[in-house]
Amino acid sequence: MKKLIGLMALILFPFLGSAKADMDTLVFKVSGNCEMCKERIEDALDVKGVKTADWNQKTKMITVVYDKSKITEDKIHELITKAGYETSKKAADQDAYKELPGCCQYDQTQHKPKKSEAKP
Ligand SMILES: [Cu+2]
Repeated sequence: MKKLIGLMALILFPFLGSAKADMDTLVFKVSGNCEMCKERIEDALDVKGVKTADWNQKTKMITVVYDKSKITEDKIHELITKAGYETSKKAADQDAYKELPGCCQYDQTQHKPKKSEAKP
């Protein structure tokens, strides 16, 4: 019986130990203008699963180090767009964009703001 328990522990152990972090790095473009934008973009990613987020004002590129087992790439893009910023993948949330100070309302060049969907 002892042998059996030992064997079971051996089989189960890899699963118990699988809560390990699965780190990955993303680099993509986020539109923005200034230091305030940088703070807002990086603050938006101050969530569980994101280890570091660093946006470069000159190149407009963000480097995100995150744990794949805790947060998805899509969610990361979504968090940024909800703060009013567009990413290389996703258009900005227009309500959040309008809330930005005038000087921070960058040109939305990566995605054209959605036109009315009324006309088919
Ligand atoms: Cu700004």
